[in-house]
Amino acid sequence: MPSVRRVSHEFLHRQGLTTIFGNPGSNELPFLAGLPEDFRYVLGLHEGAVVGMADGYAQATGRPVLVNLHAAAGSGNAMGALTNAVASRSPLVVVAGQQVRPAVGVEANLTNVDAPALMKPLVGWAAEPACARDVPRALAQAVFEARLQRRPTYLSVPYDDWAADAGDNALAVLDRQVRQAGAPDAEQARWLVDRVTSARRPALVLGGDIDADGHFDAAVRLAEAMGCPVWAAPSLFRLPFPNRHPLFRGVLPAGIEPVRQAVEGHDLVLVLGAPVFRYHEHLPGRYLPEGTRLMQVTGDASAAARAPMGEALVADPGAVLELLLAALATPDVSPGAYRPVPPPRPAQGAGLHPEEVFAALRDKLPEDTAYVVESTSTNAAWWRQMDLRRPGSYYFPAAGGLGFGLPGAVGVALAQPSRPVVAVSGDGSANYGITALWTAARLRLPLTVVLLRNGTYGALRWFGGLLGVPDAPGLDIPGLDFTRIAEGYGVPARHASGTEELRALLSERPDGPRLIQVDTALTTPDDSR
Ligand code: TZD
Ligand code: CA
Repeated sequence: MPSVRRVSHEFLHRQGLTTIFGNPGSNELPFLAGLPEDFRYVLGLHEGAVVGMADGYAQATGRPVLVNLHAAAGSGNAMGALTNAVASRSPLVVVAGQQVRPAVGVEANLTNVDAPALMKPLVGWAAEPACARDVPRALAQAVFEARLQRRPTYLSVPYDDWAADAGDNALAVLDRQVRQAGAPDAEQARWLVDRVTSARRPALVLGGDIDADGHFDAAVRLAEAMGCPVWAAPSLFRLPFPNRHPLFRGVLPAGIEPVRQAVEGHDLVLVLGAPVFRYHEHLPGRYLPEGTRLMQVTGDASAAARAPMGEALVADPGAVLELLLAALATPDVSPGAYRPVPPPRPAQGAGLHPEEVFAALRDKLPEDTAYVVESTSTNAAWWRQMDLRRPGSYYFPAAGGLGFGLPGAVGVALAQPSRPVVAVSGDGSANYGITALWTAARLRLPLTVVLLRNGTYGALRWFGGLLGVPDAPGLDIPGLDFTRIAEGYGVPARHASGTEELRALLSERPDGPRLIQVDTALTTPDDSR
């Protein structure tokens, strides 16, 4: 009989999990012994970066991805990054090493004490198999749970298990396939179509899942067939709709009262592929205006169960899009022209206005560029200047956990080698995932990092004002030179001192990674500055 390791490698190979994002320790080495030739191990230098890279890769491929982390210390380092992967519903399969079975009880050094409990409640499923022979089956469960739940899973494996005999029944796992269907039945479909067609003034709210699942173009067709305004759901992490489309109204503000105000006058709010809602700023009020009905369609059963209002249908939003499109007549009026971009605001004082930077990106980079954005005070400036018309154009840390940006961009670049990938990072955010630069350099990924240096945690300054805390310490971060940091990790870097220089640099197309640092003026995440 083959070893647990052989069966496990073969299972991962058959399921297509041959790219491993990892950072190993001694407990993990036996799993990595004799990896088949077609496996690729992507080394990250910190577990937060490892998970961020895997998250970007999982989002851009839409498939489960294997992550290999060290026991408690390594897994603990990954926790912040996992919050994003949970919110983006990324199916990460985290396999961590455990001390050998006889040493766990005495808590020998590098024991992961109660390993599954460490990762809960973040992961959707966590286990340490009760015996070595259960490892291949448990690994399969970790993969299938991640895919079915669309949530990271965690498997802790004592390292002496890998060499053990897999036992008589082990090979049965190799042929397993687990599939899922999510179309509404006929009665649910009728009910839903009736709700939508009987609405006088419907509105659509689209979540990140629409882009993640490849329904960006179908969403445009649906909005045009309904002839109704479209918002992106609050706390957006993927762009589900072209942001200058005439029907697009922007990202819904992430507060209860502003959401109520935004949807005022609509009798139906149809939410596809999003939680209801991921609020952020606590701006209390009534959830919905008088006379507004909310319908949520999501594949995420938990998101349906925890919503505070409205009706919900747990179904595949893609299937629902198709059935609504089939039920609605083709529109006879065109939605009109795409909205033009306003001229970028000029900076007052030192540094460029972030709008000038984003205008340069828009003008100088190819239309199909995928942007991984982690710059928090520049949110309004971003949406004012960008014109994103392609699926998969925009990624943002889904739970607001910084450290996704640079690693996430590495993951997206690995997943989509033919697409230009740009990380847009603040000078604060970059530090949480900075080690991803090394991986980009080693793999010679054609990745551009645009580093906006305003010397401060800009968004927190704005939040300080909102919360009545104008004098919080620890918000300024002077003295960081990312050109030197990047060079140290092996990434060529330039400082652009004005728009012309920035535009000239962006016109170059190096075949490896690069970082462009630019000094920017402080702006606010809302549209006030
Ligand atoms: N740590 C982590 C892991 N995630 C966080 N979200 C924060 C801390 C808190 N935080 C924010 O929510 S925004 C922000 C911090 C520190 C400032 C980011 O600074 P930046 O961007 O330079 O990247 P801006 O444009 O100057 O705000
Ligand atoms: Ca900053």
